[in-house]
Amino acid sequence: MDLLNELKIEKKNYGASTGQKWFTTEDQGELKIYTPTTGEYIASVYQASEEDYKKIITSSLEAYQYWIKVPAPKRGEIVRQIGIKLRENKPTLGALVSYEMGKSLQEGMGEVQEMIDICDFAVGLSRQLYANMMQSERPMHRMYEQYHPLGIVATISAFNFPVAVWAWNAMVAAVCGNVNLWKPSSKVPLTAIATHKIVAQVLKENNLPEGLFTLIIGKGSTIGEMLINDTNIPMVSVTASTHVGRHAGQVIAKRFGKAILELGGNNAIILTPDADLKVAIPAIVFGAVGTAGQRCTSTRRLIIHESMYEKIKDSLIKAYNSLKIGNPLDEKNHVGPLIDKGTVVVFQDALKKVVAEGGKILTGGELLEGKGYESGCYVKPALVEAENHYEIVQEETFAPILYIMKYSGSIDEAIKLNNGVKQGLSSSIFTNNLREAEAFLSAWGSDCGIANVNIGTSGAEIGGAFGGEKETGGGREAGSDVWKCYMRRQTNTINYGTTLPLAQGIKFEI
Ligand code: UN1
Repeated sequence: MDLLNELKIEKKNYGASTGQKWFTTEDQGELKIYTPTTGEYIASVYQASEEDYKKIITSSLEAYQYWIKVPAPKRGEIVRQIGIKLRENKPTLGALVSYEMGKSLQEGMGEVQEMIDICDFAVGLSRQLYANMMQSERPMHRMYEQYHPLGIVATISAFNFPVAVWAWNAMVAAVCGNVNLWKPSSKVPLTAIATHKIVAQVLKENNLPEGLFTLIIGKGSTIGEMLINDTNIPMVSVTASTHVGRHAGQVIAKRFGKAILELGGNNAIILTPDADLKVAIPAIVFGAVGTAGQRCTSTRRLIIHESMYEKIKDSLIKAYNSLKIGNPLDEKNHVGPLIDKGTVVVFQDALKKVVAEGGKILTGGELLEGKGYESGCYVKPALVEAENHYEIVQEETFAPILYIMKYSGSIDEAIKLNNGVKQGLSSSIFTNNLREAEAFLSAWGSDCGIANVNIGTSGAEIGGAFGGEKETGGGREAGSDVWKCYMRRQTNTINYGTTLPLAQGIKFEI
């Protein structure tokens, strides 16, 4: 396939690289990658060994000693060039994202665009990284703070965003003076290899040392555990399920490492009688079925005012029945496959559970079979009547299931339902009523990291801080002042006088 040639993906690929050197381990198991789009075999990846991991860490530590001495704007210049290379490779890399992961071509391209955007953001940041200057209480003293890099920043990324989330972390961390180790999901390693090779070209063209951007593809139980336990890695950014993230967070905290945790979401949209339905309906459907419901930000719950419940239910059933499901590389399709057959089982089990708890499937839920669906990963997105307190509704099922429910009283009741789950990533309200919108955004409103008005729960821009509260993990990535997470803060006080006045007026004479 031309796409694979252009992106330098071989039939068999190695799983670990220092940015210049690929290790040649072949005895740790071979990941065979099939596309969920057609079920065709794409290529394989040899998993890295513990020895490879150790060598990568050695090269990263060395590279860090070099990189911290490079002025931040010069580091930004490298990131600028990475952004240019990504622009050149957007059509192929975007297509590979779709082919390997199964999201629509539009979304595959959008993901590469997120990488380009964060590069641009990071370039600007490289001339900023501002800190405060404080007023000292002592004469002839100057007090200020500065931010220094941390060292190796590791990014553990998930299958659903094979490249964008890595870039949010790696590009911002890089301008801050860190080196980056990337452990991508073993479900989508080819996209990571392709991206790593694009970045490696820039490093080579600039004669940069190996170890600045490294890649390791390996088992969670060995390489993943080594990584989270490793005191050589002061910061690990983890995108994963709450289950995996809880373990990683505890291990990292135990060694006093820093962690950015971006875990499960259980995102709701509130639909009030003042909603503009022309705007709301497509946002709901895109939020729930886009990426086949496999975004952390996917819409999982819809909280509808009872006065319009039946009407909305009917429009959604109609909209769901008109969805085109099929190969995501064909742009007329709205919904692609799930990542694998295991996820189809998770989807079906969740539907069984919700029915057992008293829910009602309004449409969808079937596994699609026949021509075009040979991979066995295509399902019809499900629209389900349910109640917020059901056990299964309280969980994040990473598949296209939208639970719809009613609220009857004021907006406060809808907000209570929105907040009545363990997760706290994204949330939206559709209303043209200022009071309702502001109540939703107030301190007693949505408890999520993201709260939107007249916009769906997914599709955040890189300029904002991305992440959420409660079991979502509390981490923030991407824009705003998130760069501070990748740096250590230092308070500096300088005495340029000839005496030693102590703070708090303490007298000490010898
Ligand atoms: C994720 O699902 O892990 O806001 C990230 C969005 C995307 C990022 C999702 N920009 O939906």
